[in-house]
Amino acid sequence: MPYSDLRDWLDQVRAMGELKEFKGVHWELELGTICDVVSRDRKLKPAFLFDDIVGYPSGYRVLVNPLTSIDRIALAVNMPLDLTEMGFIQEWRRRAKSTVPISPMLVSSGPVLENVHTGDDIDLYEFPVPLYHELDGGRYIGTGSVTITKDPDSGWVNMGTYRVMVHNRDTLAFFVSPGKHGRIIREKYFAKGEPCPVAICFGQDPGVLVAAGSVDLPHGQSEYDFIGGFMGKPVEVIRGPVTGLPIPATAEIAIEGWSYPGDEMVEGPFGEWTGYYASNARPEPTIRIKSIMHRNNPIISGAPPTRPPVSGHSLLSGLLQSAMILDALEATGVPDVRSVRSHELGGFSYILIVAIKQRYPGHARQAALVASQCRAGAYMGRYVIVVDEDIDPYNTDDVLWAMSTRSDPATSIDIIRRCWSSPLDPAVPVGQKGHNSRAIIDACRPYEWIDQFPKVSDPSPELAQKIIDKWGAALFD
Ligand SMILES: Cc1cc2nc3c(=O)[nH]c(=O)nc-3n(C[C@H](O)[C@H](O)[C@H](O)COP(=O)(O)O)c2cc1C
Ligand SMILES: [Mn+2]
Repeated sequence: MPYSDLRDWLDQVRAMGELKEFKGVHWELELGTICDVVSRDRKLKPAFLFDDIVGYPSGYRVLVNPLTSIDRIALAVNMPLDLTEMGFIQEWRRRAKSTVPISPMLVSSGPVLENVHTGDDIDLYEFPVPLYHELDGGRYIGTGSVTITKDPDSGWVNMGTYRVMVHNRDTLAFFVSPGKHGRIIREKYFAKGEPCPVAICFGQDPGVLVAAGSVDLPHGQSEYDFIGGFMGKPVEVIRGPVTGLPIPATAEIAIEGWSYPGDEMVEGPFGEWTGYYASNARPEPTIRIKSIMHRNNPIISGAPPTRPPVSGHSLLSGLLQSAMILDALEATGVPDVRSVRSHELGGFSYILIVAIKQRYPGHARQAALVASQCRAGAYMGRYVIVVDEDIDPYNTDDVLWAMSTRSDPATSIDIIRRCWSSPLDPAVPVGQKGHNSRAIIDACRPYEWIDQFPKVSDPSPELAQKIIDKWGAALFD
């Protein structure tokens, strides 16, 4: 059912039985640890809503992990429920392909303007910002947030999700990885010696979060327009009173401010989706806040990363990354790709698995190279494993079996050096961050003698069915 805003969506999630609610929890480590401990061994990872947070007024809430189930993601973008991973990916691709972008609709007012603070009234500590992990360098208000910037040359409005740390009452840090649009835009202002205008919402419609955090559009295309088109309804925005940037009218909390060239403060470390405090404390640009707007009883939206497979946004990113890699393989003419998985144990980034029906010599390498280097697959990768069509990438046991029985390390593995990494990569020493390498593992039957390759010794489906029909329930007691 389409929803009208985050609160309406939360009511539907509650009715689905996927919301765990807690009262009286402390923002300092307690809240984050509850989410980690509860989620760690569960297949269905719930969303969490915290109210009556210690030291804060009732109603000032924190939502954690809104999008850690396929059904909740589907609900966020008006897609059908009960889809498998590949079902979701293919349905997403089908809809995204026919999406005609719709620009946001400017409205004169909205719930986000229920409270507006400027000047001395600006105080980020008004909100119960969590300290998620023990060694975090500060309280992170932005983990499931949406940062809005505008290209100074073309006027293109970009949205991205980048972690945001509180420095003090009116100053934030935002870490944007090199190569992300938000970073490129910020650097364009800095190169001119100008401040970069920034707006961030820390609680918003979940569809907007999907677009900002996980839809990797080409340079120059707005995530606002994409998600409006995808949902068939423009995002309603107000014009930010300070920067003029478009801000979702139903945002729970939004700030506006300026990031000045050279104005840096120490950010991090932060427990990241790799499962490590992988980026040390180091100077990053700040945002000097000029206005804070919020709804009555605002909800901070958090998606704190933790060690895989718990991480707060990995499922969403992995599904959409797989969809976009499939698009790239199709666009570059790699035939007969059956499925793609960005595996959760690699933080939905480090391990890509591509299943193909091999058609010609070199097909497997071609698929691997495109998957490893297209925009959606290139960032912070490490291993790309290509398997035959009888292997389901969503069955890890099968993938490891194929790798161990069909590949020959001396000839099946290639290394590509100096690829796109990030300061977050735990396996790259400080001072050398930026590049890392890729291993391509061709776990397909070797094409030259594919017809002579030993037959799989499984019972045939017909034989298995015959036995099941004969022995029935007794087999599965
Ligand atoms: C919950 C979540 C947190 C994220 N945190 C960061 C981050 O701290 N820094 C970053 O560069 N990217 C982060 N990302 C990834 C970017 O938001 C994502 O790649 C986005 O597509 C970038 O958009 P852009 O290229 O338009 O800037 C995060 C994504 C999600 C879903
Ligand atoms: Mn973008």
